[in-house]
Amino acid sequence: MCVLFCMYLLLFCIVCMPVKHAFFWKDGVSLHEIKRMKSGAFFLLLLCLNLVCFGVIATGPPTCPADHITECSGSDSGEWEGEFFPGIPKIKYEGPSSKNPLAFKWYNANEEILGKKMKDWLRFSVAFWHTFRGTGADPFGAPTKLWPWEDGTNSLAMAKRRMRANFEFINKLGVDRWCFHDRDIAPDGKTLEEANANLDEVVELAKELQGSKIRPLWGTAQLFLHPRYMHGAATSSEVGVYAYAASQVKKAMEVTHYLGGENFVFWGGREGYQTLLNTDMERELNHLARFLEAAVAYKKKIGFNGILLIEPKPQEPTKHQYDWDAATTAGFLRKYNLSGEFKLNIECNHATLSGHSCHHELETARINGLLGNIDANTGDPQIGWDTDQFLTDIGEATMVMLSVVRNGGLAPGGFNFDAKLRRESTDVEDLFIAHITGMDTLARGLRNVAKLIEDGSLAELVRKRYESFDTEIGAQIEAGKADFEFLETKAMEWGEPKVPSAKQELAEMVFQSAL
Ligand SMILES: [Mn+2]
Repeated sequence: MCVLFCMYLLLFCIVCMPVKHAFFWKDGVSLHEIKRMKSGAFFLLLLCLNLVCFGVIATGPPTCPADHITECSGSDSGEWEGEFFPGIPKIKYEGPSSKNPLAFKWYNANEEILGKKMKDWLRFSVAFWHTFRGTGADPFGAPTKLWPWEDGTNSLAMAKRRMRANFEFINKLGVDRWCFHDRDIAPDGKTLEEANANLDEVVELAKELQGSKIRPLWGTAQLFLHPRYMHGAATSSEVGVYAYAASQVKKAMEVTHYLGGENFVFWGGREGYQTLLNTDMERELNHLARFLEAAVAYKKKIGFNGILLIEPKPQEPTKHQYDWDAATTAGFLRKYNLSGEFKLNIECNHATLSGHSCHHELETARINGLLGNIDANTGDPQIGWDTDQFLTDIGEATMVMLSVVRNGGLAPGGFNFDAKLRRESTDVEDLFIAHITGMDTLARGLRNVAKLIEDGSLAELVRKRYESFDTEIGAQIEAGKADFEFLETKAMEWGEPKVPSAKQELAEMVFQSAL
């Protein structure tokens, strides 16, 4: 706005120069009183006209600053005919020797690894909220990312323009999936009806921009930002909030279904407590189970065949979140007979916040038949909170891919990049570089797993470690046919057992050799 005003002022001066010259300076000091009054009035008239013109320009639709050469329509409908990422090409695979930051070195979408194309193992998805709503603000500082297409508003027009940027980004990155929260893609409303209408309008555009190839990996309802959710949504102490949250999930599920989404996620950011002194934990957990049951019923009613996913996280924003980790969530689902209806979305940074590794959480989900999706990110060992960084550790990525391969893949789930640029990374191209490196890291993890499987010595080490159970007695134990009396006779017969080495360092050596 300031720039616009300065430019306008400059233009005004240039236009006025000859006028001022003609009326004041040409005649110099010998100018008549009456002549001066006339010129003064003309000058004032010009000034008023200019102020009116400036007002019209300033309150008009925002111009398109991303690319001054290409054309924008200038309407307030959010239409944008230019490129959001000019100069950034479609990202291609160039192989490990490439030094091009805008190319894949390890992710080669159509290359077959372990009997499946890389893109089918990895099923990457762009998270709309981090990529297009992330501002770089933190509890100590203001936003740092001032993307050229943003006009500083949360208007419907801005939401639509952002959606166009999203799809240009996805197409250039070459992925087929995206994830969203209802309130991230469309502005909230003063009423539920208004919020739903806003959502419908943006979803209609998203449907058109998706084309025939791109689909949501999942959708979700944002039930943590608005002050009404301060005590939780499904676990709020206030029945009106429970109903509002249910309505929001109902609508979010409808639009996810409409867009062809493959899953729907529940992350209970505020489904927990700050102190048990004012909390009826049993009642809140019962409410949460009723809420999820109603979601299952509604999913079936509208014919949505997507998988419902719960995303565990131990704390933050609440002190204790009910979906603490994979094991806690598995126990909760079993208690309320919901295991068959839900799977888990494991986020690596949430895993470490709960005191586990990502690999532990993935294996816990997998062996319980609950591994549905991965929020691919990582935390920082020196920072205690959820930093949502892009995963760049090849060792960790290899362990993640070990679980994925053991699970036979994640479909209809996939890898959502629940990761954001660091606050200090402020170039538009950084959005691409971050995703490329995240995709390459997991692709490298997959290639490493293929090497480990081909080599076979890690699997052999594990097989040998348990081979005493590959015996008649071991089989009897595993089949539940060995009672304590029987085992006591065997123990007396065998005497002191010989306990072999666990070979941990050898396992680490083998693992390391594949990286
Ligand atoms: Mn996170």
